[in-house]
Amino acid sequence: MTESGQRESGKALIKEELRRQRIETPSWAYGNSGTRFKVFAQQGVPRDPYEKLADAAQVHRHTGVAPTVALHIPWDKVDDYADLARHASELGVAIGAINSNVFQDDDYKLGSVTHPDPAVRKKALGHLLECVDIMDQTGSDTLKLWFSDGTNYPGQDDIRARQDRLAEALAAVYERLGEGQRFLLEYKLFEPAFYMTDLPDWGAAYAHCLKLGPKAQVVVDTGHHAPGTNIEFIVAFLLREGKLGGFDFNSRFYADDDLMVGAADPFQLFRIMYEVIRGGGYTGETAFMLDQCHNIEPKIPGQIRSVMNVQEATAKALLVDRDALAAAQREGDVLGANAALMDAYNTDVRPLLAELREEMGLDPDPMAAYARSGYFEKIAAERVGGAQAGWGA
Ligand code: LRH
Ligand code: MN
Repeated sequence: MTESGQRESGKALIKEELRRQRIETPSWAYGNSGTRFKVFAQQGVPRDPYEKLADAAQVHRHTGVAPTVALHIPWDKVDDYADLARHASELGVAIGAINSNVFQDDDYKLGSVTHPDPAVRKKALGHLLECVDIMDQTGSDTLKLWFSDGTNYPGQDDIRARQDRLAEALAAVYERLGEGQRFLLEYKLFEPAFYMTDLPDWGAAYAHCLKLGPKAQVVVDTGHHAPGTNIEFIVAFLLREGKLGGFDFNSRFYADDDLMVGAADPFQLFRIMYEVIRGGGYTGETAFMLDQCHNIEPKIPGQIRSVMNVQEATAKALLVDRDALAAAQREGDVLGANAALMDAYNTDVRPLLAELREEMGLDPDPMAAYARSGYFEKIAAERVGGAQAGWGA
């Protein structure tokens, strides 16, 4: 085969890989969000989960790779979850992961499933089990568990006892999971707790999941690590153990900033996607979810840009000449090996993705296509009155 023939077939293979990419958008990214200082409302923001799904469907319409939407309970509480799932399918999307919320009730000041008071623990567990009931109604196979549980001062509570309480609750949820269902355990270094967080890092989450069994895996939120953490190492390690359930993609310059994935550190996102592909994690089993807040930028374009950032990082990671890299690594050719990765990273993959979109019957420029669609003008005119959706805090 001629060199150009090889290049064309290589390109075709990469496009095939990119075509089957699946990125899940979060319902809460379409609602108002902010910081403790201010939540800036925006025109056209959805007032209920039905409108959130309609906005998410626009992201899939223009990117072709965002067919599912994660829900957050109770932010997306409705009377009939099966009807909500039907509405989603009419829009050409589906409901994805169900996110629990045991971080906004007054009773959870000192913790939820780790709270010293058994009555509070029972209440928190009740919510987690209710989320599994909702999965049964929406047809979701993934429950995402994040706990804000922690303490603010040394001595406030017993670290060991809280781990026992956490393990007890996780075992009860694990027991309740049905056929084909799993839960993803999310860790976070700090915030809202500022001294000790009960699930602070991947090691703690991994250890709990290992004890529980195959239906328990770890989710890596890219904003939940100490500055300087090598996240792709965590990805490689968890993949090797079969315990990487998925990602909450976003980016940050400082803490859990929840900015658009790839915005702060596109090179890190590339390195993460390279380890995903190298580790056999580029499959439907790995949940690639966005977990972001568009505090000041328009929300639907923010989601479209984020999906495109993941596509670009993935395309570059798929371009890595694995044979050349492996040979250089074998020969201890440090600069050669690094160059193999950097050559891929420094490749402009935007023309390749534009070509792929055209082959998928999409506009090569999703941002321009959305702007031209008039959808924003439509929702800004229609969605007047009622309470705009938000974090309800
Ligand atoms: C916690 C978190 C978690 C969600 C919330 C919206 O910081 O990352 O994944 O429940 O954000
Ligand atoms: Mn998250």
